[in-house]
Amino acid sequence: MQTLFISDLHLSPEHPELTTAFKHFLHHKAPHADALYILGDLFDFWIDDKDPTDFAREIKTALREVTLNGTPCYFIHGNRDFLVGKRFSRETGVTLLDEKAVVTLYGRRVLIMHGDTLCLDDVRYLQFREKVHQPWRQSLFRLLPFGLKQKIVSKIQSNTRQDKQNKSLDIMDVSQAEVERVMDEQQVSLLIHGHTHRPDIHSFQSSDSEKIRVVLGDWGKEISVLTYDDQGHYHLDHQLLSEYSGK
Ligand code: LP5
Ligand code: MN
Repeated sequence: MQTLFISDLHLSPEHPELTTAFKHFLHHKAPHADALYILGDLFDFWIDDKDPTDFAREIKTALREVTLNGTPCYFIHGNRDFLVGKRFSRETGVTLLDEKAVVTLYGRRVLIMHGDTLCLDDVRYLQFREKVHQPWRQSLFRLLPFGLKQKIVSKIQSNTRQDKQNKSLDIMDVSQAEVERVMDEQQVSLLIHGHTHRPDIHSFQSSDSEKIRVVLGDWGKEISVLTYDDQGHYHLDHQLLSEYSGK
């Protein structure tokens, strides 16, 4: 009995080896789990649920198989796939969760998030996030033809990439005060998130009790998976991508 957590796969048509690894994971690992949680940035960028490409269809089909075979699958938006919507959910059977969700894992309350909103020092990112999350902007964007949306996204991506190069690594990590604040607010002693690509398990004391923050790793050269079992044990595993899927 175990539950799996992954995030930051950054799947794209440009990296078919990642798609192969993800499908391998869905085929071989997910069916034995009680549930699969995807904590954002599954995609390098998700433009639209109506994405007509073979890539989008391939991922949707693979997820659909997992949910049809009886493994519940949950998704929290990341900063790169915040446009995943209801249609994606209908087509895959994946349940979309709020940006902060408390789930009960074998009796323990656990807070799960993507992690971007914990990075309070990254003010320019948070301002940018607020803009692209505005419903009126998203509604307007949805009306555009797919090809135009692709062009707009790649233009904005090149601007944000440049901006990111001028940031120090410090400001792109979580703010410890914010971590403690949300954990207190949600009354949890365990937080699981991704986004920072700094896989680790942090233990700390706050509000007179022991707290744990698990950071999932991204999938690039390695694949990273957190397994949480019914005894309350958990481990963060990583494996070289080249050794993972039988390509
Ligand atoms: O993902 P990662 O780790 O590389 O970097 C993130 C932050 N970057 C982003 C940008 C996304 O990767 C790409 C977004 C494309 C958006 C297309 C939107 C299409 C319209 C949608 C509907 C309205 O999330 C990065 C963080 C980093 O994590 C660590 O936390 O630092 O943040 C940035 O780099 C953002 C810049 O700091 C902000 C630059 C603003 C310049 C762009 C102006 C365009 C405004 C358009 C508004 C609609
Ligand atoms: Mn992210």
